[in-house]
Amino acid sequence: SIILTVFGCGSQKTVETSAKNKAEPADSIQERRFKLGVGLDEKHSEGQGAQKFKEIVEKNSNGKFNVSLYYNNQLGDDKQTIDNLIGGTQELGVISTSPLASTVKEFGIFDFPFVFNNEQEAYTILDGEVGKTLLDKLPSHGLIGLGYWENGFRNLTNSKHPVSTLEDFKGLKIRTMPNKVHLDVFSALGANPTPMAFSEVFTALDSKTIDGQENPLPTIEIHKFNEVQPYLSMTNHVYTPFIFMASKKFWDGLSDEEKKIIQEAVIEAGKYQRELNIEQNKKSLENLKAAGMQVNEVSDEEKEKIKAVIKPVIEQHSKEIGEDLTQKMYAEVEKARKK
Ligand code: 2Q2
Repeated sequence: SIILTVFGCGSQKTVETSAKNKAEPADSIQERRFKLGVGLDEKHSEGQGAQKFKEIVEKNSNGKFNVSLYYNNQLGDDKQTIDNLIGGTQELGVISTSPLASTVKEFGIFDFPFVFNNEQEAYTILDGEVGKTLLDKLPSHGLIGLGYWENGFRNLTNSKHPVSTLEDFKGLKIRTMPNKVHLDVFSALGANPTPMAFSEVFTALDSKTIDGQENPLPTIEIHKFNEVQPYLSMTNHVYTPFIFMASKKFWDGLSDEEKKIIQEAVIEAGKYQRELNIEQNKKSLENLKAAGMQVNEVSDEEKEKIKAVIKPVIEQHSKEIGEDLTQKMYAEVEKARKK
């Protein structure tokens, strides 16, 4: 067993902890270094949010915590990040929820198109019961879900032609995230979807291996997809959350006080990151137009046609994921709309 001598308020307490339970005394804060990996660039709100998180935890731990930041999937792509966290080789990571659906299928409800009309509706669901229900499913997989940040509403880019009607999707080779709902939706639209890790997308677009991809505007701008994608179609087809996770192996060794510092920093940095992402989203549209992208809207009439075609796909995935959770999400969105 480990003999821990804790000095505090002038009294000396010796706390004996058995080797099996490595938890620290509830109020202790130890010197700790941890790695935080994010998938996008430092300039993206995801990278800025990670910096804000680092500032907060290092301040609130009086410098005892030291966070090393890794941008642009340096520690691995989203699926690799999940494995790193489960294995305990990486302490913290922020990824899109979409690749997580292969580990916890219920996260697939956030890949259903056209669920949210705006960011506020997304926050109501993510920060409410549905979001919490999903976070509670993570520990049994060796993951701790600490909060949802914002990737955002996704739009389609491609190098062939503007996409303004259902017909225009036909035959387009579109990269999707490795996620069954995305693949099935783009197949139903008549496109030819290919799952691919984010870090491979630019090269695949540049070499014309694929015709297009879909992502929120800040990602399109900051990762320079406009340099190889002449057409931007404002489909706003799905809102993707980011999820901030910890390795359970790491988390279980922390004291209550240390957990509190990290959890509160995720929420505080998350508020900052969401606001920054909304700002970046507005600026990116102007910048992408100025950079020469040909931007088109998709009419409500065409969106209704798109929704009709993908309806069976959503019904199928709702069954697989669980009708009760899906219905609960739609009901909570309806309630939020009536407020
Ligand atoms: O299309 C994607 O993969 C992006 O939406 C994600 O932002 C990207 O994968 C990051 O999560 C990278 O970790």
